[in-house]
Amino acid sequence: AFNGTWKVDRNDNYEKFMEEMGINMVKRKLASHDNLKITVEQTGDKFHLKEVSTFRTVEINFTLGVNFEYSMADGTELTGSWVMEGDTLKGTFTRKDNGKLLITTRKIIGDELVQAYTYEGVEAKRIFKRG
Ligand code: MYR
Repeated sequence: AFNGTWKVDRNDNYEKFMEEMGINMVKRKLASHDNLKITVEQTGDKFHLKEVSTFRTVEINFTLGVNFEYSMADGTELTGSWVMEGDTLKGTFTRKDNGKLLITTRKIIGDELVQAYTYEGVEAKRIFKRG
């Protein structure tokens, strides 16, 4: 269901979330218009993702339930894993610099992919359309 290419369409509370994450205003402005595009290829419990934005192009491989490392576009490093809960992908990641948790989910709602983020009680969403 997640397979395919997804282009960000809109954000909900994303700037507030980035502020909580400690991202400065200039970077927040750029990041809210990053034209993020994610291509997902799932084979069983293995995922191959291609992330393309105005910041960078990166390829990410992970297996459900297996820890991996991920560097955010600003260089902040996370470690954690994704699991499937029903039809929802749930990611639990820890920031390496401060040990704080970042919880994220991806689910398909209608014809959109909704990614939700929670950090220190602040929630945000990015909503993607097939592209
Ligand atoms: C992936 O599946 O895309 C790789 C792992 C993603 C981990 C969570 C990413 C959170 C990025 C949040 C960016 C917020 C900027 C402050």
